[in-house]
Amino acid sequence: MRTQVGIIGAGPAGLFLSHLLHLEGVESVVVESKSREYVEGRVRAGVLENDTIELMRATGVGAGHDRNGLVHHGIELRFDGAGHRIPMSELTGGRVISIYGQQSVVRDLADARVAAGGALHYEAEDVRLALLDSEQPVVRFRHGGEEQVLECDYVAGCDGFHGVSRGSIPDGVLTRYERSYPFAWLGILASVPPSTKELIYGFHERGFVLHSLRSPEVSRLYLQCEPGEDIANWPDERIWEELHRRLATRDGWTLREGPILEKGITPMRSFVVAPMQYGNLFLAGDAAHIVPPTGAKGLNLAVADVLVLSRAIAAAQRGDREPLARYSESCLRRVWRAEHFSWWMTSMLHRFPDSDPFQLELQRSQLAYTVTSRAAATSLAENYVGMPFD
Ligand code: RFL
Ligand code: PHB
Repeated sequence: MRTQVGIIGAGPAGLFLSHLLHLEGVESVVVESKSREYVEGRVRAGVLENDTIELMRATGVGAGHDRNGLVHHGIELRFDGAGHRIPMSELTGGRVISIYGQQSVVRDLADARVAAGGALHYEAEDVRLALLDSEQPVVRFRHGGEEQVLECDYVAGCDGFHGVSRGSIPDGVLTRYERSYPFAWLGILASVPPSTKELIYGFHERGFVLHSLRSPEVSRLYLQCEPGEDIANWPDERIWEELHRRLATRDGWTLREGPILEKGITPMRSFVVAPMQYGNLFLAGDAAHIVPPTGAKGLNLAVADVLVLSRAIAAAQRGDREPLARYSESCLRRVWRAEHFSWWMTSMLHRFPDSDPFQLELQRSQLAYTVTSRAAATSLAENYVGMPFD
């Protein structure tokens, strides 16, 4: 097999890249280790930035979002028993975010690729990359028991944090920047109408809490828990009890309960590699960087990376290799902004195991400043809705 761009991974980064390249007239083949059902069943991100929504619309994959996405103009910060609204749209000249699950984004993109005759190979086994520093890199894998060889001009490593692409780069090329956090998130999906119209990010002495949603009938909630915590220690009643405590307000707001459809524990880390490229291999999305989910940035960063990459590859096809040479540099500016914002939100809102009363008062002061100063609220808002893609 031969193609212009071999794409490893059919998550948001890989599928969006394949879609954008198609619109640029560039051919690609996507190689994914899991099944389509598995990829579309994974419950992950929920928040789309303003420019992610606009890009979906502008490239013809926004119809599902416009039918079922929930556009939001603000979020709430809740602490010391009271809620405070950050009017994001008002503070950012009308920019918005929306709630549209990653599962739906991935389904819409895969549908568009299939409709356009795109080549998607799910359930590929033993994916290996070779000759990355040559003009003709190669992707090998097994599919249906047969060995496949895909020759490409470029390889895009869109295979997430645990993929093979990053590890295919020789030792000594990449610098790793990393931070782990002494806590994790326990997330649930519950069959109950959300108890709030806008997302609530809560700071509590017992730990962080987040009330999000997926639809008018389905709520998504998260609780800070111990890293490496066994989900078996969290029967449904304990989860609800803890959510009630951490979300409680002095004005009698109530949390509605319903059957828990799904629950899981997510570790928290910050991670960046630089550069995001080696020879003709280009890393995008979680393969190159991870943020803790507190800023809702991961999927949006993946989309921003592949927009830069699709344009750079299209320019290279026209004979201008300059944008491709600068790919990593172009992406890392946005990546580090999102890394800082995600670390800042995480630090402000979580209970650190070693935190003393001094630390807690600093966090309270930061929260109080953020909700009372227009300048501070604007800073949160512009980062949360996302910096412009262009
Ligand atoms: P993905 O989604 O991990 O996709 C990578 C794909 O590569 C496949 N793969 C391989 N394929 C072939 N060969 C191999 N050797 C392979 N190894 C792996 C995998 O099967 C997979 O299909 O990476 P991508 O595309 O970079 O997308 C990144 C996002 O998934 C991620 O950043 C977000 O989910 C993060 N995130 C959030 N991001 C947001 O923007 N807003 C949010 O509200 C938000 N909330 C979240 C989140 C992530 C969470 N978890 C579970 C980590 C909430 C949570 C709880
Ligand atoms: C979600 O709805 O899954 C979600 C929302 C906001 C976040 C992270 C996850 O910061």
